[in-house]
Amino acid sequence: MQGSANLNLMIKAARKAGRSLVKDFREVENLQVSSKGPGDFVTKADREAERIIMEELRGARPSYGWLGEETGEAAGEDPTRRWIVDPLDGTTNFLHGLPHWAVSIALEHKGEVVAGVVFDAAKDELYYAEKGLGAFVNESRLRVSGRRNMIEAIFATGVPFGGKSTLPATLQDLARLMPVCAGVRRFGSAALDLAYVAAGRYDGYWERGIQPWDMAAGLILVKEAGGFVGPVREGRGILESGAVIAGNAQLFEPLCKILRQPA
Ligand code: LIP
Repeated sequence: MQGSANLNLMIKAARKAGRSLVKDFREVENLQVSSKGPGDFVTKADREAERIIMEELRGARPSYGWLGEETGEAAGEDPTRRWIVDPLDGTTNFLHGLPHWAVSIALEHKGEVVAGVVFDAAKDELYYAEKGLGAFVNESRLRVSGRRNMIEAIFATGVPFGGKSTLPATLQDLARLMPVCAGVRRFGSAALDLAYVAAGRYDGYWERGIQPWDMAAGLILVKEAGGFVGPVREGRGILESGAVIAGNAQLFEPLCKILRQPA
């Protein structure tokens, strides 16, 4: 795909941050056995990855706004555009030496995500999409799955760190959904969960209580791969509400129906 200059910039930044994280990830396993554990080391790796991304993106587009997991929000001279960045989505996996985490970078224009990159650096899978141009992983085009029957479908979900206030609702979701589908997975990275929906590996995904940077890039991957995304509570913006449902064209509505039932 012949992407825009912005998409190429995002890919360059994601690859550079990904290389730095892969180097650090190799160290993490050694640190597991130390009494202090790898906690501080991972925090540093995460911050360094965001620094790399910020240097690339803000260096090239100084007027754009910024929303990053580690550095927070900064308005830009151009109020219509902002980067939404999670340098390390799936931090807990990274910390435990599990190779399932990603760099996530989105570009928002006038409140809409118009480009997204999710880089699974440990597996060297680069997912990217741009509005109207489709979604890809490395050189291959992405398509959501074609499954039509709930009972054959696999869904993914997440429970944000510590469960917090979303745990009871998520347990209720599971009680309603698991008897009518083939299974539910919880892999620990919202960005990759959405990328896997785009790739047709999962038939759908939902999560409550997540942040805009966890999902912004993944949302456009799903849409450009022919899937649907929506908020858990209708009438609210997905990024603002922090609760998302994504699915293939046939199962998105049935999934929404189950997850939107009153408590
Ligand atoms: C993670 C999300 C994941 C959620 C985790 C966490 P982080 O993001 O992607 O879906 O269940 O608890 O919030 O913190 O690794 O960037």
